[in-house]
Amino acid sequence: MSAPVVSIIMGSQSDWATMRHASLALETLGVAHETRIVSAHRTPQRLYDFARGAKERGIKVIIAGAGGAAHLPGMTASMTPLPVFGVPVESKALSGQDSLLSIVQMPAGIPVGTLAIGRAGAVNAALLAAAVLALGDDELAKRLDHWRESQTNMVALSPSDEEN
Ligand code: RP5
Repeated sequence: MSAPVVSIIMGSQSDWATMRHASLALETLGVAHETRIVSAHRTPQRLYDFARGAKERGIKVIIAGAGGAAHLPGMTASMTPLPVFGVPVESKALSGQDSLLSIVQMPAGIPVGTLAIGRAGAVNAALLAAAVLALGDDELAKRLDHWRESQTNMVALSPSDEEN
């Protein structure tokens, strides 16, 4: 496996059920990536070391998932020039609305590209990361086109009684 170009980080083991969908999508597209637990409040030094070192290690895009008072994506973005995509993880108390607002409402100056709450956001973060990388990688661009084509082909013309 080649060196990772995307890093998927998450605030807790409990975020993996959501963030694994980003990993699966990148795997399908053949994008080398790593997965790490990095908590902004439980492991602040790990966060600092990760964010400061990511670019030098060859990472090109960071996907950061967190729930609740979700400061991981914003804190990460503040310490690296790399693009950061934030995935709001669905929280128990507020169904992820807290996560969404924490991540999306970055004050001007430090951007975090914010995706939808939960699995959809995790998958789309991976697709966005792949699209960014595809700008400089024709083979990946072809794989991404193919992925989208397959998705289109899977949509039936009429609905059936069978459950999805
Ligand atoms: C955040 O707190 C994590 O991103 C997670 O979504 C949430 C709950 O974490 P756990 O208490 O399950 O470890 O830091």
